[in-house]
Amino acid sequence: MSELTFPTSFLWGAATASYQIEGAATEDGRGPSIWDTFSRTPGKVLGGDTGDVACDHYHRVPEDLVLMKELGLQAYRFSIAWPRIMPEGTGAVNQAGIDFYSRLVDQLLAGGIRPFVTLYHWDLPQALDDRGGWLNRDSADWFADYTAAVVGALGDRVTNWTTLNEPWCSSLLSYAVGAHAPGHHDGGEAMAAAHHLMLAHGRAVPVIREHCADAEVSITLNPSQILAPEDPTEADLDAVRRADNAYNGLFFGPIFHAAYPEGMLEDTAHLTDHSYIHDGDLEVISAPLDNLGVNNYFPIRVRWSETPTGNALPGCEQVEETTPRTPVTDMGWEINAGAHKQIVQRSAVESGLPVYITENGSAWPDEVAPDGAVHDTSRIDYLRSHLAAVREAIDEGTDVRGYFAWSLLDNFEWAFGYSKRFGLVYVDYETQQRIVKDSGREYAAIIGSQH
Ligand code: GCO
Repeated sequence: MSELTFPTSFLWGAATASYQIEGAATEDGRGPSIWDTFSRTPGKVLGGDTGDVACDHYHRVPEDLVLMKELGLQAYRFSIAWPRIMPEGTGAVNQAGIDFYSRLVDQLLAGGIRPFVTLYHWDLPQALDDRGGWLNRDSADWFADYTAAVVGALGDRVTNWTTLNEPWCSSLLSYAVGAHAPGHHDGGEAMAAAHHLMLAHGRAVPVIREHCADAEVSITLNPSQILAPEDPTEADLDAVRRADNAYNGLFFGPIFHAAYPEGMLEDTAHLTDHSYIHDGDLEVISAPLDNLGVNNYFPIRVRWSETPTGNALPGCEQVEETTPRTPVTDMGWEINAGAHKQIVQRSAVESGLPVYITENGSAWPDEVAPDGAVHDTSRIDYLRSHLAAVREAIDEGTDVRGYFAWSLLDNFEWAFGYSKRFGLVYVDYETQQRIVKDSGREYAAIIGSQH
């Protein structure tokens, strides 16, 4: 097989997320989320951008489905906006919210596109943050009830369910680093939020299986290959261990090994007494899954610092994240397909599960050329090199089941607002015109060449 010919069962998709593309932020009963609050807080999102309109996908599903077919997608990964389903986070279900996703699922199935549904991609109802959000242990119950409402409504047609997208971002990036909603700066809170997110995941797994007989249940993590400096000292190697715990082991451990990784609790004892860990939690968190979603874009390079570096990740106070090696993308992320392969292989080993690449892609300063096209050659290079790396992983024995390009559309890139473009399809946010980029056509050609 050529480097870009994959097993016939390999699934080709693209991914999005509710707050990043839907818009219609106050329509049909949707309640506010923490990202509606965060994006309205001055200084939190570049340019003061919000998800109020985004790609207006809420009103443009038919045309976006045509784009999915044009790309030859076999699957589409999207997330459900919790605030559309339960505007207050718990209690009453908003039928208009259920109906929107039910129509989307029906239209996907009618188009021969398999829906991969993520239950939580960061848009927590603000009403729940008002009750402590992921710092409140009750969040596991709130999420289980929300899961029952969604899977109860869609489980007759949706098989592929993902509980959480990147709990690392929902906990450490949001409660320790503060770059994402709700924007706290407390490592101890971040550890508790991570635990409660994993507890919510574990509680939701049996709920999904109860409401969807043939469910394939998953979680999507965003692990990163942690790279040591050349000729690392013992201290550098300890920096790698600490960073690997914070980025990877914090979730691999409880979810797949029913235990926090060695050193993690000790290294963070100055931040929290870990009393949020209750007897039996790790058994709930490590509920058996059917596959693992891996979001990965870049590796992380670290070394030890003799003095505090300002690194907010728990246990990493003297870990310096060093400059990525060029070439980098428009996000400043190192382009390193070999590291992508390594972390995919590691994820499969840690989980013991088949893996889907649920996000991989690159941001570039795309422009519409005079010919009306978007000639994004850098994105094509990134796409091809990373697909080749996935193909190598498969050749070396890793069970990778599919690849979802991030993203179908240019969209709201969280704290970067609309300044970063990841889409296979260009979005003119003034007119909402969509333009399939050259990378979208390349992706369609790669999919079309499979046999
Ligand atoms: C993530 C999120 C996406 C991002 C994408 C680019 O992985 O951070 O799932 O919502 O937009 O990864 O940063």
